[in-house]
Amino acid sequence: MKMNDIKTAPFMTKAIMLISNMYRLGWDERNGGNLSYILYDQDINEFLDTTQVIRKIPINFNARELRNKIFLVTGTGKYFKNVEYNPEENLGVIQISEDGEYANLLWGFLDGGTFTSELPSHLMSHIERLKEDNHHRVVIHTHPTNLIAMTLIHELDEKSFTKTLWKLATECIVVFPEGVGVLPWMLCGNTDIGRATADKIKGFRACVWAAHGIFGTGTSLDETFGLIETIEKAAEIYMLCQGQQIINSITDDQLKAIALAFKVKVKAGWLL
Ligand code: 2HA
Ligand code: ZN
Repeated sequence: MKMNDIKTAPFMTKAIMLISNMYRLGWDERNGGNLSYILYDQDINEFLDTTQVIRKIPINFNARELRNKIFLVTGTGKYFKNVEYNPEENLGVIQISEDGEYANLLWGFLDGGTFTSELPSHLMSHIERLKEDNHHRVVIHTHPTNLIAMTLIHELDEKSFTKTLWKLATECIVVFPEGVGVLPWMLCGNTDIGRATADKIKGFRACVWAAHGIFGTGTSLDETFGLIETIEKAAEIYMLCQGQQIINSITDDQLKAIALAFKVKVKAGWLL
């Protein structure tokens, strides 16, 4: 059957636009950042024959819970900067094998490359988010500048970190009423940080990695990007206020009023 060019598929053009935006925001220097996006049959039907496996790539942990799921993923060592010019080399479409041990490459990674080094963290996070929400689809890891700066000077207790963010800008408690998870510095690219991140992601859709960046999750590319963008914006305000005394931050009572007006369920016990 003649397939349409997958590079014209709506999921692909949206993902490429998002990756380029993140690069231009200065969040994804060099090969920083990675993305994985669960594709549904209707996204790929016209574009991909899923019986044609190009290569079988070992995952190095068992992802059986995601068997047969298909993902758009960024490649290891690839630069976000280059994705829009050469998607077929910098991106891949993989399907998790029946036994959960392999990623079957269906498209992309044209130069013999493979998926992001953070794939274990992504897949473990997908598994946990899918338990919470069966519409979950996206994991984005990126290096937002102000957020990294904030992790260097703010205590890393996640209640304290979240409340600082909430009190800086009204949108925050509406966009992430459950708060943000925070991990202390850990070595990246392995299953330990993957497990620790996935454990945080059970309760939060976003997890900050100190001195590194953030993992954000969501049901769509826009929603996930919007979550990270809102957190980064508050971190930027925090950094802009350094060296000056903040005298008008949002109070706990005002946060409660916002939560009530916008009907969001705030993390229990975090507001006085
Ligand atoms: O993909 O961001 O954490 C490169 C990274 C590793
Ligand atoms: Zn990173």
